[in-house]
Amino acid sequence: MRPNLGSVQLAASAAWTLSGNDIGTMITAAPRLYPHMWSWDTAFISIGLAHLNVARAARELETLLGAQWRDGMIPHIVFSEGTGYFPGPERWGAAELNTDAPDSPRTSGICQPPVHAIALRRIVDIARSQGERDVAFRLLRTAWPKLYRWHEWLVRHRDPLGTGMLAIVHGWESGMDNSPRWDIPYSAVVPGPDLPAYVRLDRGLVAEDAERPSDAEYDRYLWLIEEMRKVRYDADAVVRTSSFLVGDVFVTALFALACEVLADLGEESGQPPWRVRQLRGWARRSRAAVAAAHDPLTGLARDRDLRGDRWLSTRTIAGFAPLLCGGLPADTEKAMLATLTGPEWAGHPALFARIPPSVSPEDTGFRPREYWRGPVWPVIAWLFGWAFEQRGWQAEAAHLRSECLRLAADGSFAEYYHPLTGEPLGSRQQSWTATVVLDWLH
Ligand code: 2M8
Repeated sequence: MRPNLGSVQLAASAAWTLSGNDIGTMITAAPRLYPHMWSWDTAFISIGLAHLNVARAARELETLLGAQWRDGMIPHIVFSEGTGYFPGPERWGAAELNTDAPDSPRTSGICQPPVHAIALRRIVDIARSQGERDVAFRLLRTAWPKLYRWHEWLVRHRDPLGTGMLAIVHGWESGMDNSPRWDIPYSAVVPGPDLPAYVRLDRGLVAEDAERPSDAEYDRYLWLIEEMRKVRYDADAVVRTSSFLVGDVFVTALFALACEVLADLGEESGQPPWRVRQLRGWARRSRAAVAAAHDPLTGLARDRDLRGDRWLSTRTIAGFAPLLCGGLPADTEKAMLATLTGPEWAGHPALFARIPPSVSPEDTGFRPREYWRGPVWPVIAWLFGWAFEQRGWQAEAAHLRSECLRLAADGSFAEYYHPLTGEPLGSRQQSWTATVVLDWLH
């Protein structure tokens, strides 16, 4: 039978999970599958930590920001001394090839979704509510300028059309690695004969191979790294040469949201008004780009394949991106929210819990055990819930929260769950699942 922990036990167990993943220098994303620090995982991890110890939360975020590249990029992985993950720092060779990358700690050469300002907002609020004003003040002073530079980097290097739609150069940058969103653009990524041999280390750390991407998918992931190595991770050359270049509507919506959040924090903490204005301008432009990606046929927002010069209408959870940042006409937005909660998505009658899965069970591409091709990801639900609260949709946010807590009550803190049975999948004791549960419980 599925365990069903009460909230006190669940909170204790989440805290225990985080301390188990604490290796002294960082909290790893998961014990065995992910023995390093991932950029957006750490943003979420620091939110959960703040409920336990705000100073520790601040330190975690600062550790990530300490690995920021000199040009402003926050790398997608900050490597620990731990081994057991591929591709590791040697395969990336970022510090060897690019003088903007730090020598220590070692990092990867790409980035991940910009959710860090949201984490800063949460930690600052939690710190203030606990009377830890000094921690909030110090963290804002150190983190704000770094996050501003990170956002500036994205605008400078990842808005190739100047429309506000941010581009990614690898599916890993989306955080939704093998989502069907990327099937078309990945079909144009053809690994060359000079792809160096490699051994995957992720297989065997999950119950079934199908819970992870296929070998053909991995070849493409690794080939893109080879392409980037050839141009020494030069940010603009990567955008010019990568055979994968996609305007990511979900990343763009998160960016619009995060720019507003960072602007608010900047106003509160006396940052230069021109920078605050600039952030609001970036938010406006990216919000407009997200709204312009809305497809009246599917009712969802689309990604844009910038290499193939076409819209990507694959229907996934990312299509609801406009609900995160706003910008659609009121009736269009209302219809989108109704779709999200309706029978094709969170309201599907066969679901274990009423949480939108990564792909609709109605879709022919729905694979309920396959990573980003169908399972439910609590962390994505948290993002929608948080955005809904900001937007004043309290009932929808509360509903997501209670359904997610029901799903997570088994105490596995799985990386993702089977949407129809609630079975835990992928890694167990995944830090970001534990941490969003902690946040929901407070
Ligand atoms: C997954 O991605 C990594 C590569 O970055 C992997 O599969 O090896 C994704 O779910 C990503 O969103 C997440 O940040 C990372 C660590 O949890 O794992």
